[in-house]
Amino acid sequence: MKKNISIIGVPMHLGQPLPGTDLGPDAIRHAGAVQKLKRLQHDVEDLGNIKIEFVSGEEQREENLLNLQDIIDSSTTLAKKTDDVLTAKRFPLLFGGDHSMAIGSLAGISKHYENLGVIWYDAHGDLNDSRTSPSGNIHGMPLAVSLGIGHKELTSIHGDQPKVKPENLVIIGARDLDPGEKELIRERGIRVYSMREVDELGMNAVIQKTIEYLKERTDGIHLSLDLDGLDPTETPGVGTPVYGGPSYRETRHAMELLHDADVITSAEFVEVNPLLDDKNKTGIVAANLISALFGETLK
Ligand code: 5AB
Ligand code: MN
Ligand code: MN
Ligand code: MN
Repeated sequence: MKKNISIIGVPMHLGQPLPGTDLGPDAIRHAGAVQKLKRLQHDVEDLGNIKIEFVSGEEQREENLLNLQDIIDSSTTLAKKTDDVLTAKRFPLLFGGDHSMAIGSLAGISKHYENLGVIWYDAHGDLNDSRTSPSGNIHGMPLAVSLGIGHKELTSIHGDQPKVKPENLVIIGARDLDPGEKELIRERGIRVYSMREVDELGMNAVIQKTIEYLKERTDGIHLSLDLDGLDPTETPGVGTPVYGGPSYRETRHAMELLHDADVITSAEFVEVNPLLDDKNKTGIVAANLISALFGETLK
């Protein structure tokens, strides 16, 4: 199926303290992502990068939340942008940028669905709030915020309502969950295929089950793929690497299955940090996963 794709670069870095994720969107472009999509005959427009305002110019911490005010501002801008792309009946494809960007992307996207499904492919749950977070870094909180948990000014971006329902969410690849996140997962009955399940079932079955589960309860599915979801031997350019993750090969297969099922309605590839990378390996993996998601085949 040919898609009308609008690429939004999100040079977000405010959600964590390390420099470099602001260069992530361009690293994915330099790896050829846009050309690959065009070669697959999709209608592709690259809207460039949104502006991330870093008003204070230095780290601000309030109530264990790093850079709160600037994140509220840029998330508001991004929510409007993703909302506009869907209003224009185009597919929002976001290049990141640290994962705090998902607060804005999901806020804008969810407006277009009654029951937005989310696949969160990540080593982490990103389900902390200021009380449970060991770091105060908001890139560890976007999924909680989207469920309506956390600072009021974050949860009310682009509308007061929760953006995602816990039963419409599937987390894949988790292997580093904080105690508060585990508790929330249990409390809300969130479906998690941790690395334990990926090892036991295999990625093929995990993705098939995910599709089956979300297809019957949602009217659109957003893929949020954190490059640290993969094992850092293949994607070293991430700020919070965790060993024991799925390979590029398994992840690519996951993208191929999602493509074949034609269920993904928006997507983001996040946490690419070229300053921590080795010859743009992580950007290249991101670009290859994107082409597989949009139909590139191996033969
Ligand atoms: B990422 C940690 N759970 O909250 C925290 O990369 C790590 O978007 C968060 O998944 C990692 O600081 C956030 C320890
Ligand atoms: Mn992560
Ligand atoms: Mn993440
Ligand atoms: Mn990370």
